[in-house]
Amino acid sequence: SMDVVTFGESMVLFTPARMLPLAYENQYYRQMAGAESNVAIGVSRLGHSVGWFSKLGRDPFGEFIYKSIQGEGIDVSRCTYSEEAPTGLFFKEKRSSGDVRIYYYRRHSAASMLQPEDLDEDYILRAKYLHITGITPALSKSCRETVYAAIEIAGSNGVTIVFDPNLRLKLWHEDEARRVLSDIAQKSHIILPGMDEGMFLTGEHTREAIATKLTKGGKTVIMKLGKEGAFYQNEDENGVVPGFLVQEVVDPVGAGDGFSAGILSGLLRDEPLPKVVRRANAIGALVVGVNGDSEGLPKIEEVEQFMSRSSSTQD
Ligand code: KDG
Repeated sequence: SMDVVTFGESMVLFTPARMLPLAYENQYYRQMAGAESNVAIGVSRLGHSVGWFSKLGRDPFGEFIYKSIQGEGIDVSRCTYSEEAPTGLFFKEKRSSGDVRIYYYRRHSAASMLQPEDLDEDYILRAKYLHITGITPALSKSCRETVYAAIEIAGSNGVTIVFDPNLRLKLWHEDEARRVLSDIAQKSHIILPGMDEGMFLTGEHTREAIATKLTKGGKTVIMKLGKEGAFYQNEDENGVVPGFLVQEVVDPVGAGDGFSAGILSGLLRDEPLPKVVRRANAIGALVVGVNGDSEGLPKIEEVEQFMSRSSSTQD
């Protein structure tokens, strides 16, 4: 059985070789991305067992994704295939360091065909944690049903559900996003929003007010505050854990996924919340310094070394 199970669309990512508007770029290098596989890679590098699955296209890009994720030591045995639909793609555009935009080519992708019948119930109910993001329910009706089915399996079998809202307004209308993401948050145990997502979901504007709404029913909220770090709250405790100083933000995409991986790892180690959050902050800081979503995800020794050497943004 797995420490963590997660699922969702991974895509081939084309990154321009230079800092040019995409309309003028003619050289790209190929990477791989997807919020859930980023988290899986992070969790695996931190030393835990993790399973990730999606529905892949029967095409060379599906093969590339499968092999890349498998090569990280992640269990990919529950992946399924679509015979017709292609593996999704996206492009990054870098206008300046820190200003990274993304363009999706994922409508009607293989992963958007994911359906509840693709779930292996036993696989999910034996996991310690089920990780879900708000990207999957935005992809299609059947993807949304799959998320709900997975939550149902996990929730009725004592599997802790960790939810990252990962709001993507390019993928759906904001009213629908608010309704569905709030509903999923309510069915989860641990919620990992950014401050903007917390405001979006609750209509509140302060950390405490957002967290108080989201923690209703005995949940834990850990809210990302960018370079300031993160705010955590549950029934027993709350507080801010300062972030780490970053020399240069090369590519901010993927930091939240690294943060999620850090949270899962700390929880699996049974550590107190402030310690869990501190490591998650450190991983977020490490990821933004590296080009690519997952390339900067550290091994456990690397993150421990980084924390002992670095100063936090409060020092
Ligand atoms: O969290 C990083 C993701 O946004 C990126 O990997 C692409 O999965 C992606 C998405 O759907 O935006």
